Amino acid sequence: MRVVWLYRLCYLILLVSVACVLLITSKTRVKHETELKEAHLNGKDTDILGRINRMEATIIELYRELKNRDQEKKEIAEETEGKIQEKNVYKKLYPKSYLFQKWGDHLSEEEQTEAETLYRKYGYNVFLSDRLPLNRTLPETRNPRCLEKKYPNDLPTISVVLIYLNEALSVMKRAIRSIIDRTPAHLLKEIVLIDDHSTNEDLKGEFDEYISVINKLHPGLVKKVTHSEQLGLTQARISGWKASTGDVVAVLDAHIEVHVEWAEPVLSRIKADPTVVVTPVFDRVNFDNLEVIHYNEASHAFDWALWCMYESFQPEWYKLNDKSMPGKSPSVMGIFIADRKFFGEIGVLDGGMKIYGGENVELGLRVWMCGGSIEVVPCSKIAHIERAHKPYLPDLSITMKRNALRVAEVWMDDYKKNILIAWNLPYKDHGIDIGDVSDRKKLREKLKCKPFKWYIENVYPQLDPWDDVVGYGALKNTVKDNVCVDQGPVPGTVPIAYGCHYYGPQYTYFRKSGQLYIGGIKSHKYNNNRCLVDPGSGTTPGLYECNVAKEKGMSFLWNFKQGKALKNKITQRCLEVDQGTLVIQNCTGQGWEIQHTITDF
Ligand SMILES: *[C@@H]1O[C@H](CO)[C@@H](O)[C@H](O)[C@H]1NC(C)=O
Ligand SMILES: *[C@@H]1O[C@H](CO)[C@@H](O)[C@H](O)[C@H]1NC(C)=O
Ligand SMILES: [Mn+2]
Repeated sequence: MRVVWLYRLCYLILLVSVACVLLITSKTRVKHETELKEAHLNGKDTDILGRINRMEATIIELYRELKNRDQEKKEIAEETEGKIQEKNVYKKLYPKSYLFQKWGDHLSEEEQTEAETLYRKYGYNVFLSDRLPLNRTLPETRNPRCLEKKYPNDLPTISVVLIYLNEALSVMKRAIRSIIDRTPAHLLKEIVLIDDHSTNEDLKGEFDEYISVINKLHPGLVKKVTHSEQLGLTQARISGWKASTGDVVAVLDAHIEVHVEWAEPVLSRIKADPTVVVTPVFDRVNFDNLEVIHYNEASHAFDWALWCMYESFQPEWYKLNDKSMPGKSPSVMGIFIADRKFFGEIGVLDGGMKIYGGENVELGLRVWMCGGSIEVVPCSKIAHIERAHKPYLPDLSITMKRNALRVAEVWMDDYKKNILIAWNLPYKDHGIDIGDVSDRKKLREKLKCKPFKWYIENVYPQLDPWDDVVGYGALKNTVKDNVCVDQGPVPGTVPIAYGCHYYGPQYTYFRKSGQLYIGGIKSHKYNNNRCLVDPGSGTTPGLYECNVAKEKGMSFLWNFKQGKALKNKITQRCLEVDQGTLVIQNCTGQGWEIQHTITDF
């Protein structure tokens, strides 16, 4: 369950879509109008302006229509109030679709079908996106202190890279529009679009026309690079970096909308220290009604399987007592902003990564270990559509595992065994092809990067180094046929004997200290593992959080050697199987075989 959840979080960030609206302060509105006015004075551009306005007029028209219908419905509801219960004018055609749980009550049947079809294709509400203004206003979600900050005029220039694969056209346009409207023109070097081989027709002709209209107004502003075959997320980001020419490169997803004044805070941070790689704070855009939900700032963390997650900042950040201040982060979730030259010097991204996963942690480790650092900048906000379903593989864990092993091989030194433990792979010879890592190893040498031990001690001390784990995987009885230890019902505190299936509930972990975990091991020190306990009386074994077991003086330490008895250090009783039931009793000579061992024990 936890993995699924983390994975969703990860997903949210990694496959960022843009769906933001801009909060327009009077300052930027004035600036925007000035730009348009200058264009007017130049004469020939009136025509272009006319075209842009016409395009947007259509959208605004559709939007008004939706709003009017809302209004009418409200009026009808008010009129009938107290008489009869209001009844839906239209039948719901897709009562089970997630799209219509909170949205779309008053759409005609035809519209419902259109909306549902688009939703299935894209994973978010394209029907609505097509009807929202491209320049919609985003709610103000920044800390009030951010609004008081003043930034210098002479900041580095920025290239904004948008990665996409079959994104909806209106979503792409809104991302571009938000970037143009909300980035100071003298700082916005270019917008680089990386099309990872989309097949949707509207991303060809119609989109190109939109781009050329913008480029007539702002010559050379939008560049598009199209991959002739699908190369995946990492390669697309590398292409974006290569095509960029600004002082700073921001590599973003395309289903986003940037918030007002998003660029200035990160640009001033990078100006002060070009070795800082930064990440903005994301707000969630609901996939159904496209509303923006405020997310708080948090650091971008990961576990030993390299799934990413949000986590608290280090204690020093909270001592500052100022939530507008940048906070150090162990990693990034995939979106990042960096000094272009520095990013090149430290090796951009690992081009050997496949499809999805792990590349963000690789970047995080490399930046920290090779002389840079990573920060989350709370005053820079980006709204990101959280898709209801993802466009890549149905099971991302396959490439995730492979990419994680690659990261481990290059960067984790003696700790690389933890990746094997986290994925329950054999300690020797995991048998998975991780590709050629010799170039990445050379890079690490050339840059004279610090050891992973330094990283874990100084950057990410919350990570449990799992130093004394000596065996892991299923724990199989040596005398009963095909019987394994299993965590039993959850919630619950009684482990059971069960036919071996070698999945999560049967994973056990034996530490040299004598603790035996059943059903999983936590990557972070702030989380609790569940320890096997001899309750002292009776024969029923217990499974309790280790710190609780310790506090209550339970007997939770065991003597164990591979293939031998599992014997409690205090009570001297053994974990055994009696008539199909897992029991703790006087030892009768049953042994246990743990699936994978790290050292002979
Ligand atoms: C969006 O653009 C239209 C015309 O292009 C303009 O009339 C409208 O005021 C703009 N909306 C906002 C919120 O800036
Ligand atoms: C278990 O062993 C202890 C000590 O060796 C003995 O006193 C006790 O009766 C035994 N219990 C059972 C159920 O055999
Ligand atoms: Mn995304």
